Amino acid sequence: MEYKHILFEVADGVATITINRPKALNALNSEVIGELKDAAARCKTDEAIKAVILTGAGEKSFVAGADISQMAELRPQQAMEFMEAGIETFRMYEVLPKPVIAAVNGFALGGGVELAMSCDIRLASENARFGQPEILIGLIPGWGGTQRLARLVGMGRAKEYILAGGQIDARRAYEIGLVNQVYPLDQLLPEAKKLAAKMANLPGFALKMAKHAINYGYDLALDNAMRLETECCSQCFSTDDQKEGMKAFLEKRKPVFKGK
Ligand code: CO8
Repeated sequence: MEYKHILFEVADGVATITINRPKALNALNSEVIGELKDAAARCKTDEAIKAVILTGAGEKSFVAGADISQMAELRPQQAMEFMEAGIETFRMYEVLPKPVIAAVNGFALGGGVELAMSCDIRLASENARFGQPEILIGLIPGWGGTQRLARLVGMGRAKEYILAGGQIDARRAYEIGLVNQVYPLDQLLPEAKKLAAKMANLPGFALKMAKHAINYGYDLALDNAMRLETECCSQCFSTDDQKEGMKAFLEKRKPVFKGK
């Protein structure tokens, strides 16, 4: 697929996907969602890609939400289709068997924070601002915000942000655990690339298992979740990388992982 609204680059095992509609503050219309979906499938199947970064073009916005001009006249059925396309696409990043980092370079509002919350790790620039302002335009979050925000920051705070539609800055987002780290804007992408490169060189199967156990264990009863962890962990013992990692430790040398 040729991309009109996103940039897709792969270097050193890391795919960087840049949402590129800076004039609309990188708002997500159905075309962008379609391209993001295609890019997620590419990231999943391309074995050269070991980690993924999602970011926005420009210095002002990661993603300022779903495209309001496209949504304004939708009927409920059409809205449902737009919602389902977003939900499916965001979930592809959430369960991608490789780490996904959101590099949040400015506004992450509505669908923007929902996309970031579907990533494994959120790094933010100091100028980033977060919020679920849907209520201000007569809506509620429709791409996972009511669920993922509550899971990340607790129900009380999620209700505060969703019911009042306010924004918080990067520092506050860090304090409440919505973002993992905050950097000056010019250091955000280099730091995201550094972290992605580090993970790209770690044993890929173990990364996949770790993500699987966290994603699918989170909503299970603890005993069932522990069983899932046991299955995922035991499968790592079938890989060359586990053998190499432990052998290298015992021989006091650096491991050479093959990704198998
Ligand atoms: N959709 C469409 N265009 C947008 C959006 C958006 N979400 N956000 C900004 N833009 C456009 C503006 O219209 C403007 O375009 P133009 O220059 O042609 O007038 C351009 O981007 C620049 O924006 P502003 O002039 O408004 O820039 P400011 O710096 O003054 O303000 C803000 C920046 C605060 C980010 C402001 O643009 C804003 O409030 N944007 C809307 C934020 C918002 O409400 N987001 C949530 C949208 S709803 C949502 O995401 C629900 C997701 C899932 C539901 C699916 C249901 C079907």
